Amino acid sequence: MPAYPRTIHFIGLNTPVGVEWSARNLDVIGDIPAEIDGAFFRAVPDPAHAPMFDDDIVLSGDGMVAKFAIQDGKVDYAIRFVETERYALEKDARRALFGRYRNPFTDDPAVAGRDRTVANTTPVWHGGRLFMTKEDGLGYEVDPDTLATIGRWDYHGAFTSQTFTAHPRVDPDTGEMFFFGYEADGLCSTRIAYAIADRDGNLVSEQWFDQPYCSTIHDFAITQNYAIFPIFPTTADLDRLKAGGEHWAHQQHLDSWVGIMPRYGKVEEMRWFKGRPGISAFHLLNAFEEDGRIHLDLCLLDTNAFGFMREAGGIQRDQRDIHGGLTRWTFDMEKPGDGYEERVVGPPGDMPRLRDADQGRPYRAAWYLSMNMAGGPPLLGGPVGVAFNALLRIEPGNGRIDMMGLEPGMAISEPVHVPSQRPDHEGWLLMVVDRQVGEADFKSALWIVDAGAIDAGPIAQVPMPLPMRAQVHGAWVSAAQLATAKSRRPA
Ligand code: V55
Ligand code: FE
Repeated sequence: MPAYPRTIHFIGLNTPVGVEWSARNLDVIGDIPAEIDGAFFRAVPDPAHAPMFDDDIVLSGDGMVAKFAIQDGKVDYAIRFVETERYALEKDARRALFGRYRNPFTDDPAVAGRDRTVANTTPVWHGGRLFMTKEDGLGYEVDPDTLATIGRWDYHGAFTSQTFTAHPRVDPDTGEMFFFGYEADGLCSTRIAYAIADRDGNLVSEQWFDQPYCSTIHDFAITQNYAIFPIFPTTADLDRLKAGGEHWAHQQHLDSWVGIMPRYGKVEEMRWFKGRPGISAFHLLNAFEEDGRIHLDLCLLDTNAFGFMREAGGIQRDQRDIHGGLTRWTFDMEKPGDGYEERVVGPPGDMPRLRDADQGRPYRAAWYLSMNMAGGPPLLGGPVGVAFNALLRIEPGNGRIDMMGLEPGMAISEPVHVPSQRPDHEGWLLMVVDRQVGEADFKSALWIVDAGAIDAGPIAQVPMPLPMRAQVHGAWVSAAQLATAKSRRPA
């Protein structure tokens, strides 16, 4: 059997696990509030087979869908592979058949033209269905009870894009989901499909437009009236792909752009704003309107966060030498021109989380991951190779920042937010925290933290009996939402 490469993508916290397992009534240290009633779904990349190429990366790992089911203070856990077409083909062959990250020209000819997405980025709940998504393909519907894969999701054929973002946005009042796919009609295409699904999960609109160049549009934002598409200069090139090279190369000297259109409008109404060259953000925290202006808060860096995308663009820079911060861009929609204002509102970090009810609206507080300077050298692992070791709560309006800093040898995955019914309570954050206990040994635990008092540390912890791999994104789905699951209803 071929061995996994001994690179950062396959050792330490990134050691492949690949075990589908479940456990009931995990030990709980402390008390989990009864209001926490529902499921924390996680997207976990985990390569089921040793890769065809030794320079393979975490982002290629087969998607696993994990679920912490929490009720009455009790916790059950389960994790299963998403049975994508790719996973099924490789499972039958008992080896990898798909080659390098998002490069089909490196695949075994036996799988030419087959679906190569790995559904490893974000669990998305909408219209009574759970999807596992990755931006290079369509989402896969998964049964929220059994975690069994139901199949690829294209809105009964109505959604014509070949791809679906891992970062759709749901309006808390209308329940509509706003989303897009880029490279929507094929590799390295500038075509983008922008779509809306109603609260029941029916596709109600799809329009296509072009971005200025083929960039990786990982996330976008909505306000109550607008849809906002950021374009950062990490570009794709078909000749490079055909030569077996990287899909993405960051271009430090190419301009960035922001496209803003009325969210219910026509793509022809898109207004393009020009930004600084070379900058990059993977995640946008939120956007909202105020007096004819739009504010967009994003986790901005002065270059691309992924080493392999920088290196493909000829940029040699250490991971710790990348600068940025939580940044607010302000667009005056009542003035002509392609400029906008920029100011830093918080320390560098990523994996921002917001209360669902604050989506697209003015908001008081949000949370994201960062580095604790007192936490020792960060653990190596996770998608970019260096794990976060601090959780921040920020009030961007007044600059207040609280921190839950971890001890040396610890790493934190992106939290989910669980709302409280009490108006004076900010709810809770649920997250997996890893601790190094030996050279290649790690212990993981689910932490429950009071969202309004993060510096107090966890109010409850659930130690996990088996190793866990780093998550990308998660989703909290309440028991009330789960009760509407379409997979449970007779057709
Ligand atoms: C990201 C994650 C991906 C990917 C591209 O967080 C970008 C950013 C887990 O897969 O393929
Ligand atoms: Fe993401």
